Amino acid sequence: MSRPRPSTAAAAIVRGDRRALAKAITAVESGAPAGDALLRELYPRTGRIPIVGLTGPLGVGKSSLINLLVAHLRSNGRSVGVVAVDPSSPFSGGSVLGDRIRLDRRADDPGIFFRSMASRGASGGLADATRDVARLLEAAGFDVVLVETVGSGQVDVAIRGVATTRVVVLVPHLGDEVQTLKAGLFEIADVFCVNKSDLPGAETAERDLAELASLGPAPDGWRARIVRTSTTAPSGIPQLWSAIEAHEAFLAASPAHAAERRRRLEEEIVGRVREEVARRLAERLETDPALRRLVDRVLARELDPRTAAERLVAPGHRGR
Ligand SMILES: Nc1nc2c(ncn2[C@@H]2O[C@H](COP(=O)(O)OP(=O)(O)O)[C@@H](O)[C@H]2O)c(=O)[nH]1
Ligand SMILES: [Mg+2]
Repeated sequence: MSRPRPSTAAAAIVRGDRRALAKAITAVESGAPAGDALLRELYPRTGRIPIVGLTGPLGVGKSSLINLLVAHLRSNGRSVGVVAVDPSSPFSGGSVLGDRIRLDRRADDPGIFFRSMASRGASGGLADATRDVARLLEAAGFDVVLVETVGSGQVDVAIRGVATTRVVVLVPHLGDEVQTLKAGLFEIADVFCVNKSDLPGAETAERDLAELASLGPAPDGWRARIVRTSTTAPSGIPQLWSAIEAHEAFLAASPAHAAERRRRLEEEIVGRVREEVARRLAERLETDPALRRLVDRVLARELDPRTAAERLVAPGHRGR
């Protein structure tokens, strides 16, 4: 199949036009048709770079770590796109508001691109949008994409479907939290980062994690690595990146990984179908007289919701 000629917008993104990229991201975020068209066009250019997700409780230092990882990667000549799915990490368009993270001095470096995602209600929606933005960044030529998400609830679970390597960031004296989060964390983490290792207790935290990690299952043959870092008395950043790269290398050599990629894409397709079918159905329940009658009957307790749902998906149903 010959590919159609790229649209002007897609060509501009691939060429490295940052304004075109920013516009495309906005379109994708808002679910505009222009975003869909671009993603369709650029999809063949994706799926090859590390998409690294950093997740963990608020305040553990994810943004600070990203700042130093970006510096580390830049000094190794690699370009980096950053997506922050965290309203408290106000990255925007290459400069950072607030004084916690100062990246402004690198705002004119074309090898860095920062973007924070507006939360879009549904967590599935946000995960999809994040994945799509990461794809745009890859198509724009970035060597690495870093994604920051707050580690509670649905978004950090969703990061599993987005990132190729997941880093769970913790700090010393998070003992109880680690205990309660344990199962979930070990399911998510490819790398544990014990940040704020300049504070007391980091060694103990690392030891506890190592013990937990050695007990946990390693179904695909990868055991979570544990790295100690500090961003205020900078240390451990090259080691953190090495651990991430080790996981990426493991993926590249792992036969299970190909199956995993396939499974993830299946999940994405099913998710999108679910969303689309649900949207269309909800619309028809309001507008289609036959379907309105069906709902009327459920309302009148003549029919239960489960049976009504079965009739809706049965082939050839007429809503009766
Ligand atoms: N002592 C210490 N403080 C840190 C370290 N890393 C980050 N912080 C501080 O922790 C706070 C939260 O950092 P931030 O990167 O915004 O955390 P995030 O919410 O996980 O993104 C800030 O006040 C940072 O200065 C560290 O390695 N050591
Ligand atoms: Mg942050």
